[in-house]
Amino acid sequence: ADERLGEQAWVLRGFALPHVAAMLPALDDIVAQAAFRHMVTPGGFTMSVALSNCGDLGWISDRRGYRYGRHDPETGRDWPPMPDVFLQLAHDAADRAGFPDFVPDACLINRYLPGTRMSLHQDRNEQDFAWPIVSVSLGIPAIFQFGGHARSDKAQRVPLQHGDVVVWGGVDRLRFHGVLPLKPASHPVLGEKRINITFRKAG
Ligand code: MD3
Ligand code: FE
Repeated sequence: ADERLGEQAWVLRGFALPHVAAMLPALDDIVAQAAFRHMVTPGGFTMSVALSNCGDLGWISDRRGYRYGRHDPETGRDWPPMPDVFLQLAHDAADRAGFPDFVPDACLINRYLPGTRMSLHQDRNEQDFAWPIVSVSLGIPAIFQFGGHARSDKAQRVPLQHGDVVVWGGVDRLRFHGVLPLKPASHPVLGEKRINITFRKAG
């Protein structure tokens, strides 16, 4: 049961569920090499979300700005490789939403604990906005805010559950979006956290 959020934005309920068992050990492997950390925004605020990356390019924020980079600034090493199960899932979800041939080169992993939020923003650090972004939600639920093209446009609230995949592209690619503060809850497998994995073609 796919849900349409916009002209070219879809929620694929439970689409990741068949892949979760293979994804969790791959995720542990990634964060053993590139630990979750809280980055600082160009404005000097520390993000409440903790993040890591895998793939050729990783998303980074510091006092100098937001950008993609080939190396983990904490260790100077390459980001861990993108696992095949991640690549396959991102490709198949994009295909189902009408974006064939999607091969991401960047995978941003966000960790939310109760109280963590992400304020309304646009994702504009990627080179080519023709490619979609694929997002996979794991763990405790969150309320996603799906806004318009201006920050002040009224946002729809979309609850996202463990295993849900969202694909955004085309005319919906630059919409403002965010996540409301996470309510305390516990997931049987992941415990008291939410993990969101976004796949992008950044370079
Ligand atoms: C809508 N993450 O990492 S994913 C982000 O749940 C981010 O962690 C949120 O926003 C999270 O940048 C939401 C869903 C998402 C990702 C990209 C989008 C929604 C989007 C780009 C355009 C419009
Ligand atoms: Fe975003």
